[in-house]
Amino acid sequence: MKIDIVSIFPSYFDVVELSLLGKAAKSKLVEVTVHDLRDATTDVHKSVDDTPYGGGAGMVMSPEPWGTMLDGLLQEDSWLIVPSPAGQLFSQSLAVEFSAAPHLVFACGRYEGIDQRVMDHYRTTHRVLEVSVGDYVLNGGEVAVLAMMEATVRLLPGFMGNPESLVEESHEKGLLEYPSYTKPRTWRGLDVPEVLLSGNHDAIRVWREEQSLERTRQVRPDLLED
Ligand code: 6GU
Repeated sequence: MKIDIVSIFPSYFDVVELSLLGKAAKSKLVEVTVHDLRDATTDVHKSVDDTPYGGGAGMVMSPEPWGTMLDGLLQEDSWLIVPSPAGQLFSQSLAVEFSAAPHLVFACGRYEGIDQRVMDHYRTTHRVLEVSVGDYVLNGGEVAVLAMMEATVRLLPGFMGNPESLVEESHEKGLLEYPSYTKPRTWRGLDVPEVLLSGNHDAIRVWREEQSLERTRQVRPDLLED
């Protein structure tokens, strides 16, 4: 998979090399390239934003540098992902969809977002998704893109040492994961649940399913609605 990221703060993505993602990059599972939007500007000030039509606070990112940059990056089969607190919610199922795409282009906006015509224009030729990582506000899309990339790349075939741990984890089955324990059997007076020491694999599976369901009921009842 190839991933291109466009940002006015490219150094946000220096951490890609340190993380698990960096391992995927070294093993050629994924090729990540970061681009500075200011390289697509033509004025001496390298300006990327302007005041909003209609008034209001903040600045809006101008369409022209985005058009120049994205024309150079998008290929026929590319998906354009625009992080935005006004987008559809990112989810495990969207991560699964992203992991099957041949080429992702993440366009990180700052300020009050990118001129809407950029998304409307590329929607006529490409798959364009405006995506939020949760109901809270970040200063820009960079941290959201790091989260979405990590969720996506770890699903690529060959990334996980043990693909079974992908199946068992939170959200893969629409429920939160059951609690986990390791040695010692007793820690600060707290015992590991007896059933996990029983060796009875059916009983352990049933207990874990109950724990998953109960934890989801307590913490995320919204997940049980459908
Ligand atoms: Cl994708 N961007 C920004 N700026 N804020 C967010 C977000 C994205 N998702 C949640 N909040």
